[in-house]
Amino acid sequence: MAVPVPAESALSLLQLMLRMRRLEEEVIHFQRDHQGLIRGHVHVYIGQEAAGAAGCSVLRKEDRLFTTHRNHAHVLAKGGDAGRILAEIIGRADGLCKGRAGTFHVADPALGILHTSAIVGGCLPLAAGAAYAAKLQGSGQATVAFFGDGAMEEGVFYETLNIAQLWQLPMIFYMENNAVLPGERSGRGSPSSEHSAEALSDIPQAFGVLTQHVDGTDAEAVLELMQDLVARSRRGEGPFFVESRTSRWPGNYGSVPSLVGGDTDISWAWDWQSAPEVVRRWEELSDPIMLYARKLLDRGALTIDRLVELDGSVREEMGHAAEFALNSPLPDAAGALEYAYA
Ligand SMILES: Cc1ncc(C[n+]2csc(CCOP(=O)(O)OP(=O)(O)O)c2C)c(N)n1
Ligand SMILES: [Mg+2]
Repeated sequence: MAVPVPAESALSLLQLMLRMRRLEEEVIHFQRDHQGLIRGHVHVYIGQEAAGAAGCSVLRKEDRLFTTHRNHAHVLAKGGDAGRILAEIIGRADGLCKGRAGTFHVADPALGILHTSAIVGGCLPLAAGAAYAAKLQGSGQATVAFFGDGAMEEGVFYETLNIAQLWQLPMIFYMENNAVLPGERSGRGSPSSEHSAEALSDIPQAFGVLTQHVDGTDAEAVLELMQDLVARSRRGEGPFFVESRTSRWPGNYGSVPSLVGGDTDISWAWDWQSAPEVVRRWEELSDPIMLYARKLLDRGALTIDRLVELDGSVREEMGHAAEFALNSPLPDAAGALEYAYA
């Protein structure tokens, strides 16, 4: 059980999680309401916000972050500008990568986000490289790589884990297991139908890597764990492995994400029974934002009025960010080869 964080930090954490949720809802609006605006596939981070918000909020600007196809909200949590993230997702000139990266590779090296990649497992060796550099330079930078349970089926995961342990790299492997059923977020974890290991966390332990489990829907539990691991990484310790358990958001089952219960209604924090049936059980047991808001309301660290106001200002921010992105021009075709090298 995590120690409650001071009220002001708790509100900042909740606000960050809400910003992540509302950003991703704008992405789904783009996809749903403007045909062809997002070219190709898109994934969202809805349902995993506690992990990303708490995990990134303990990082400094110079610390390194690597992530996957569910990258948008991680980039926001590490300090990325919402308008420029959305502009990147739709390939516009004002995007963080000048429209060259699109949804799958949104990154911002100035914020320590050197690369993000939709190649499952693709960021792991790059993260190990960054951690190796930090070790050689004695820079005290922490490196965190977020990745999904699916990456543990990839050969590159094993090579990276092995090298990281052999070379004692100051790196955190943060594995987001989003295949967990509601109520199964503690204990040893259930076997994955896609993997021959009995529990995924047996694997890093077999390599001798210090391994922890955390309820990925519990923002304060993630915060407490990551504060410790990041501090140790800065002292040059590592590697560390975290299995963070969440239950898949119902809108993430189809081939494209869909707001199956509509946009998140903040009243579900105190009245989950009013949520549409398709998301009701998930809102009751598994939505990290609702769980945290409910906890803060129960603790007296938050009032309903304050929560509604907070959400209103976040929605306004993301509405402006979406407008900024939509008003940004496409990159100039004549510059298509800029920033490319061979
Ligand atoms: C190397 C590689 N193989 C296959 C894919 C296709 N693919 C995209 S997402 C995905 C599932 C990844 O599962 P997980 O890592 O658990 O992430 P989740 O989508 O559950 O967040 C797959 C197989 C890919 N992008 N890269
Ligand atoms: Mg997964």
